[in-house]
Amino acid sequence: MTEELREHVAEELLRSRARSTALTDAVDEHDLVRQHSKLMSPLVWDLAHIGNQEELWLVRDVGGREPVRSDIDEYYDAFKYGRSVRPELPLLNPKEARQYVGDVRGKVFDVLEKVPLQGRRLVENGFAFGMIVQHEQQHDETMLATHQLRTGEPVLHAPAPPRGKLVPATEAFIPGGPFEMGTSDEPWALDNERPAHTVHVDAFFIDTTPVTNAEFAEFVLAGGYDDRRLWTEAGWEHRTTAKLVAPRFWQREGNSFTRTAFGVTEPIVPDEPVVHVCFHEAQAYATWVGKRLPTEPEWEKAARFDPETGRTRRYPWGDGEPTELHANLGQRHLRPAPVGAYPAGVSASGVHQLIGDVWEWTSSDFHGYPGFEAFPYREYSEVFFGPDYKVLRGGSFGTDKSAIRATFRNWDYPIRRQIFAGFRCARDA
Ligand code: AVJ
Ligand code: FE
Repeated sequence: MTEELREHVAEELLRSRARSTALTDAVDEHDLVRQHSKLMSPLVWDLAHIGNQEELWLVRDVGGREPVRSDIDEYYDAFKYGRSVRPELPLLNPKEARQYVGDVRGKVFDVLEKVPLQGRRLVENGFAFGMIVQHEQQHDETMLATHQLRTGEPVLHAPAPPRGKLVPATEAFIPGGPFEMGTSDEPWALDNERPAHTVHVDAFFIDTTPVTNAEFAEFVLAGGYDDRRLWTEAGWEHRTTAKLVAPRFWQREGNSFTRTAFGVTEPIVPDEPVVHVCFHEAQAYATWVGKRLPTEPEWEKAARFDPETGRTRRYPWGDGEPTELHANLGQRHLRPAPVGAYPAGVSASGVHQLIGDVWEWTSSDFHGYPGFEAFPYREYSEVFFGPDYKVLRGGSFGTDKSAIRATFRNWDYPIRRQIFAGFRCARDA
């Protein structure tokens, strides 16, 4: 491992910790320990869990060091106790949690300086460090969702995203044929993104932008939530028992809508991608406009395939890392950007905003690719494979650039709405 790589790891560790600190310093002790929703952990749990994962993998495993705390692992094991019961566990209090993550981090910087980083797959290219950076950033997005569910005065502030621009074509044509999906050489790609493999996709059209608030409001006003024909059986069942009438965090006043985000209520912004809809709402909308959701391979082909060369790119815009000109990532703006706001981020096929803004529901279940191998632990991905989860792609305004790639796969239950998820539509050619 070169000095340059060690320095990169150190910077990424500092960047993720700055975000965790900002998200937990923004509220008082009571808000840190209380449960803002049954769907979420107390913020202080996420913080200590971040430190505990870091200690398990980097201090104990990679570093071969003594535990920082050997008595708390079980309370921060996400599989042992579910989110709803975490407030009742004997958790570290905010002061102890801050001390703990700081102590762990101190040892990790020492490990990073001294450990020989070769000869073990876990440390090749700094993978274990990259996995822990991504883990912290993933929990920072989870903590942002907890902030969104919290009630009270606004505590998070961010500048507005760039303005929208006209996107002349509403759909892009993606030619049929094979393309290379997934990756075998992206150093910090997680196990479910591997290996690279050839997939055949029939020709299709995909929307050049995500579905906007204005478009989704039309669906609500046209009675889309009451039209049984638009919903699948599971979707209708859920819409009925959960009494869905509009996206989460929307309020209806006559024929117009407001939405509340991070403690601020305002009229919905027409050309912003809709967010906080579940898979079933996305599916019903797509049916209403005579389209469907893209499959996961379709989404990735629209994002990565260059029809001119037949080559698969790292990102929609090419092989270079995301910058502020390419995508709305990293909690820089606490909302999706209006459609057309990132012309520099467009894919070779002319599709906008695939990375950032809102996670996009696909119609695909979460499965391993052919040749999948769990690494370094089954509980990251493999235990979630099957028909219960739908795949989401692209990341949101709450996702950090280190935790998103055009190959990155997220998953959740089709009824979940607290995540920063929207969608775009597709259709057969
Ligand atoms: C990939 C976002 C579904 O938050 O459940 C965090 C990431 N895994 N800790 C999640 C994760 C373990 C995971 N998602
Ligand atoms: Fe975790």
